[in-house]
Amino acid sequence: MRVYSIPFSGGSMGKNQGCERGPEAILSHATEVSHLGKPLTIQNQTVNVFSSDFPATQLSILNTVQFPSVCLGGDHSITFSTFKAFAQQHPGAALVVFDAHPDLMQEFDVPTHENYLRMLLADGCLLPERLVMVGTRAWDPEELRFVKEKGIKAYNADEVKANRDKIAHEILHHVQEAPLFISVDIDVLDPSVAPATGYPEQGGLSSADLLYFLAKLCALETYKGADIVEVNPQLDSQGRTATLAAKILAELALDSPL
Ligand SMILES: [Mn+2]
Repeated sequence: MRVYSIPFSGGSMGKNQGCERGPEAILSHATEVSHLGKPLTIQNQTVNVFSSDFPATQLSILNTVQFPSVCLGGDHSITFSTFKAFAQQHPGAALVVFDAHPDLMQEFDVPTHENYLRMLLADGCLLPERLVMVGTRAWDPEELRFVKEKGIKAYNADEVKANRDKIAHEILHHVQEAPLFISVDIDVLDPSVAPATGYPEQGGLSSADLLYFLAKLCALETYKGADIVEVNPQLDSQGRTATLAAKILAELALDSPL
């Protein structure tokens, strides 16, 4: 499968410095995991990024990334560009985001890992009805108001724990027609299993729950792209979080001809 490394942490506002080294850490564990009994075969390409130049980095991602593929961040601001590239190649795309945080703070000048999702909606390449959020648990009142106003589907982590099968069924039904992009912020997981990230939030999904959702979504013919973000090797003393991220990468595996 085709994998793009996007070593950019400039959108983390200094709060997840080190996540630019996430791609190499995740890929270093990719030999330990398999998908459907087969080892992962990865063609990796690193996207040029410019640490404090957001527009140049966005343009570089837009001009480089081709789908089907999986992108490795970096902080969550990269999803502004990875999803936008995806939507340019697959109009009417749907986005399922696994993240503790809504990332819907009111627009600033540039996409950051606190507002990129709001900016994708403002951009128009993502429609509110094509967005599903899973595992949320750290809402700002403004973000809650916005989600209600737009009628965006969001499943909090505690709902996922209580009604996993029913929610998976609802999500599949909701996105089944549209080209599907999946964004995994590693902090959707509980810090007990994925501690190495800038904004850990207690009460997260188990790895089993996340892998269950990914298996269902990735079985859809419409699934064509994904990213994994916010893994910070500097906080990962035993490499546990990167190992789990490699397992997630295997679940997201796309067999794409080059
Ligand atoms: Mn997050």
